[in-house]
Amino acid sequence: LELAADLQRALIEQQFAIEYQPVVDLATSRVTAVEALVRWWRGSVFVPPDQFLGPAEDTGLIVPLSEWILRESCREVAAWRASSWDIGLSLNLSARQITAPRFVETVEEALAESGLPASALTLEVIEEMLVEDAEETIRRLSELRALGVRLAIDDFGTGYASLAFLRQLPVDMIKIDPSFVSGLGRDDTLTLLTRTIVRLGNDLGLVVVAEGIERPEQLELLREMGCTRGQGFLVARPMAARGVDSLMRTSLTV
Ligand code: G
Ligand code: G
Ligand code: MN
Ligand code: NA
Repeated sequence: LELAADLQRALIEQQFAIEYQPVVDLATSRVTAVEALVRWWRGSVFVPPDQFLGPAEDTGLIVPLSEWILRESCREVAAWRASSWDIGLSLNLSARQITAPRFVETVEEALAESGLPASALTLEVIEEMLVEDAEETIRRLSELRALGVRLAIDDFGTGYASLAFLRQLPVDMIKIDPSFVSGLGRDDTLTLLTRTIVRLGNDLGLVVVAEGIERPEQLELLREMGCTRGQGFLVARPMAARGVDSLMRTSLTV
């Protein structure tokens, strides 16, 4: 309860910030997109998202918080595109955000206000979001996709029904969970599973992003497997907007 009050105050006092983690084309190391990741500095103390996103979801504060992240990140990415090259923006959605009143309209407004093309925005969802209000969630996400927004399945491979999920929702991208990527080259089963997911995604015509790349060996194997994009500390860490600014001024690649 105390955290809930603090979250409300944090929103009013603008204690939240957005970091951006580059996603690269594995063949060229070119930055193709950035994933927005929310950060909370409670005074001088950093509170990890895993600690406050649950309470924010329970209290409903996730709705105004997510709307702020959406508008702010669309604005920043549109500015980077105007000053350099056409990167995309990936956003993590929350279940409550999707079913909140005016979710579709809010996304449309953020795109219109910022000038970011719908095709430059990817919305990341996880399977658990289809547990409650599945029909309404699918309807709203499909509506946005019809407007040109892209959809991604985040943490792919870890849910109860990853393959069924692909049939329920028209998606453009899968993001392979780090629990698979971590075992690349070290664990035969995880290496084989990663290879199989990459092939599945490619065969379905989806963009396949490997997450949590930390070692050069993982990068090499993913390239050899035909994985199209990658993200992870080895490639680039999440960074403040300033960091993206200088990245966009200096080079296309990381
Ligand atoms: O940033 P890491 O930064 O620690 O993120 C931890 C978790 O928080 C991840 O599961 C990530 O998807 C989630 N997350 C980060 N930013 C956001 C956000 O803006 N909205 C939602 N709903 N989840 C986020
Ligand atoms: O669930 P989602 O994929 O949205 O979570 C993104 C989270 O993963 C963020 O917390 C981000 O900081 C973290 N992350 C990104 N790259 C790496 C990595 O290479 N290793 C680890 N351990 N975490 C990473
Ligand atoms: Mn994500
Ligand atoms: Na993920």
